[in-house]
Amino acid sequence: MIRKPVVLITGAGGEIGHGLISRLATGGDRAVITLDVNRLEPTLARLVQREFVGSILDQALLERIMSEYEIDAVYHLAALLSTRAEFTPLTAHQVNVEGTLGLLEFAQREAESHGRPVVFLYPSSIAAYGLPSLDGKRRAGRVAEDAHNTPTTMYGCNKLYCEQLGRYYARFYKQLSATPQAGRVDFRCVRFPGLISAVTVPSGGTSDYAPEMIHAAAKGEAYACFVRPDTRIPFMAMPDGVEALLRLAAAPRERLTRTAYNVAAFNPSADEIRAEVLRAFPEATLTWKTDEKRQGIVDSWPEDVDDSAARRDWGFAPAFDFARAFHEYLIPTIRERYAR
Ligand code: AKB
Repeated sequence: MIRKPVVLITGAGGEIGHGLISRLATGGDRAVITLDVNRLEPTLARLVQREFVGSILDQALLERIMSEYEIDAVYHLAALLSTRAEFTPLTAHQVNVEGTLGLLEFAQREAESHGRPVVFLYPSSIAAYGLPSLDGKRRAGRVAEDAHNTPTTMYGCNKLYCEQLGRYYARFYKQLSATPQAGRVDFRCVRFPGLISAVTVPSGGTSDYAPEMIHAAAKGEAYACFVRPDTRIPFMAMPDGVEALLRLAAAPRERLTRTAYNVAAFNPSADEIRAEVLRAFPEATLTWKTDEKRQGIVDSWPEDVDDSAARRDWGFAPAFDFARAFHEYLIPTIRERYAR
């Protein structure tokens, strides 16, 4: 039996998956198959060759996918985000770590079976950092990939460890075996800031205050922001996040000097976000109600990241700064979404 060559997206129904499916389905040279615990929205399902509904932890399901498809690239997006993971840390570990390890092993075996490397795209996060204090955060400024790798959340620990697992598969897998085994999984990781999409609302994250504020205002709902006005972390418009994954996937392997790369776009304070939202929706009721515990998580994340390696190695260059993200992407698209 001939297996069909495809790209696999896990967690495809999530925020990044939405944009990625459309881009890969329209511009890619490989058909897309997806794996998600929930069914895809019909508009997305139409774009993919096959939709598997189930858990990334279901070994039998992964075996079935392997028996039917020849997979050249995996976009492993499935994860439990930082706020949700703090309530169920063991489940978070299972999904975020054991799930990722299972997918890495799956990619290794796919590569062994068809004889080509499998490009494995992994979204990590600014949650992989842990700044010691608010003062330390302000002093640290733009943080490089290898600094402050002391996360305080389960999700952050999971992401940081999986970055290392990916590096292990890419560079050192079974390093004592007689024949070389490493490199069959071509692991490439983008360490994302908070992502803001105009077409989906996140759930379970701690950077959610920014997208929640914008979507609530557009819907005419009051919103109480759960962090202080002076809170500052990096954000990025979703189209730039999707573009970053695609660009890193397409980069010549020999140009990559790292397996995990920071990417940055803009880093407004919560108050600056509120002001921009109010300019677009002057009637909106946006207040402050700090949740000290979630605030503590956001305060441990850097206020900016150094993405010079991504710019140098694979030409990362976001299209949207803060003003463009609002005026040319978020506000017009969100207005249209809720006007329907
Ligand atoms: C979260 O808040 O958990 C995510 C992230 C920053 O990775 N959005």
